[in-house]
Amino acid sequence: MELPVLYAMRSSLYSAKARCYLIKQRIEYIERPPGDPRFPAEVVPQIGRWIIPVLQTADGELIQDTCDIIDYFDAEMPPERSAKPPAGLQNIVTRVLEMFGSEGLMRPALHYRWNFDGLNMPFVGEDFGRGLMLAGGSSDRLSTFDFGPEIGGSDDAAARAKISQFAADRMRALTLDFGVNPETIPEVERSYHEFLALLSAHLEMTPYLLGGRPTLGDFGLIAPLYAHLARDPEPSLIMKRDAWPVWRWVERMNSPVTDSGEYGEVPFELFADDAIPETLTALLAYIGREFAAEVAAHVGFIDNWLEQNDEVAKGDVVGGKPYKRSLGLVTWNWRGYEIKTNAIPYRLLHLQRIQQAFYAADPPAQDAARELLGDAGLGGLLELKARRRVVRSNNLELWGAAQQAIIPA
Ligand SMILES: N[C@@H](CCC(=O)N[C@@H](CS)C(=O)NCC(=O)O)C(=O)O
Repeated sequence: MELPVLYAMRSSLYSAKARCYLIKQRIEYIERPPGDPRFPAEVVPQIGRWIIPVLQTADGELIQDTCDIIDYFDAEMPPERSAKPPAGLQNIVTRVLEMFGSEGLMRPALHYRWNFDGLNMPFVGEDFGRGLMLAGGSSDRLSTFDFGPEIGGSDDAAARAKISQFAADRMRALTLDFGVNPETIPEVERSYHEFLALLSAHLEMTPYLLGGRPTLGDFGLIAPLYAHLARDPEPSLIMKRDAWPVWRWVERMNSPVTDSGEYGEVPFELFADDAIPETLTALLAYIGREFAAEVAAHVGFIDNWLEQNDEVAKGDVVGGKPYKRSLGLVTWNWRGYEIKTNAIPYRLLHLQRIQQAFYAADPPAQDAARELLGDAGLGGLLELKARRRVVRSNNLELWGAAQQAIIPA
């Protein structure tokens, strides 16, 4: 039997979400960087865009998207190992944390990677180069990007530096579109320190977000907290200095064993009675302050875009082209600053995931979720909807069925 292959990079944000799931679930796999010639030759043409991570299953099927990769393996997990808690409050909360981790920490992740060149760039540049061009790689078609430049030349190091620079320029340009600019930077830093303090306080008492084993929320949060915020040199120092429990959690998330000795004997179980501890409630309140307005603005913007573009039909690729993930810039108020950030229909999939967990819960758990998330300012996550669903098919995001919109007041 072939092993699954994860096409991923150490320096990539979403790669860690899939990789840590495989590691924690002790699924044997092979990791290949996208510089491997099989990625442009076999993977990109089938997936329809350059994107990582991509999982090639033991049967040769390709799966892009970290939610789908986790769902694929988790469907076979016994309940006591699953990353999804049983229907109820924890199952809703872990998806809120998954969404916030996957989409809500882009500002600190991008800031701490791209605005500290002196310490970061020697490392990040090397990482990009090594991941995008293998040692001894061919020099006549060095770019693994379908849309990238042809980079020729005979010197591997120079060619690697060029492809690394090309990729870095693309990513660096994103910082502005995610709301990091000279005016907001001090607040990005304050906000990140607030987050680290709250997550540290929670992890003082538990090795994983919901107890003795990781769930979807842990895998969502490891996305920004691994490559960018724990591994890049500058933010790595911040995390080690100011948030030791978070640093240890990052190590733990990358270990195939429970790795929670400092907590004593912790059973491999979630908190009893579907409980959410106060330290997690405090973290949810932070997520409310940081992210609720962004989600509401997204739903409003996307709904309005669908109203303006009523020729859009079920089955159309969102954004029109597989690689175009944003519908434009949405203006919203973040911590007192008016910022413009990418409006990304993909995020509606996360909302749908949260709402699905909400509908699956029994009425007392639904009441508890309404109260907990409502108090955190996150009640909108349980109900907001644009006038069309987003679905995934063939590893792309497509517009789904029309529905009754519920947009923010
Ligand atoms: N929703 C996707 C996001 C994947 C993603 O954005 N990957 C980044 C790297 S971390 C990427 O491939 N970017 C390439 C590009 O935008 O050109 C997932 O969860 O897998």
